[in-house]
Amino acid sequence: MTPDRHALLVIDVQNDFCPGGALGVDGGDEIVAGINDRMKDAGSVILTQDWHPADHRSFASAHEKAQPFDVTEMPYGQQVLWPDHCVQGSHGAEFHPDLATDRGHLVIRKGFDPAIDSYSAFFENDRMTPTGLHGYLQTRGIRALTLVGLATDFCVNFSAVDAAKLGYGVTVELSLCRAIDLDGSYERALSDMKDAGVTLT
Ligand code: VGL
Ligand code: ZN
Repeated sequence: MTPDRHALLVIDVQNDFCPGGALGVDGGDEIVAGINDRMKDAGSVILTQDWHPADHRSFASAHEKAQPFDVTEMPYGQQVLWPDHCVQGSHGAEFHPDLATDRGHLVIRKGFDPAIDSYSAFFENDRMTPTGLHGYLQTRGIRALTLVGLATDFCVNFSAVDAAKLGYGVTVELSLCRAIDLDGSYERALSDMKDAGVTLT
């Protein structure tokens, strides 16, 4: 039997999620060298890029009297309101300058619909609108995924749980991820991923 074809999924290693960025994650830049190493022995490398229009509804600035990190109701459910980040074409939306993006086979952008946030690399936060990644992986015969990147408790978590639900074998390499950790979101993410059958290393 041929082994399941494997891809490394590198989530949102962008300037705005690194220290000094608009939504900087502690230690976000420390994982770049290790991710570059992991790319060398991955069968396939896929990068995701958070890619918001300037008036995106996940930004606190798009709501009256809202502060960053408030939680609001959107038509699709609860939504954390973020500082403006990863605005299309901005420096903050670019990949970290040391990330070996040349090794990537596919870049998947998400969060470009102004009305819907998209944490997962597979579905937007309405949990229905696909990004197209599942179709890409299916047509390439990829069945196993290793996830690394930012942030553990949001985009890595949602992507890993969706991938497991879609039937992929999923591993999250925690040493190559860093978390935002908003009100216990990191511990919740770990238990959500374990419950979904994700292997955490
Ligand atoms: C992310 C919050 C907002 C992430 C993206 O990449 O984890 N978090 N947009
Ligand atoms: Zn975002």
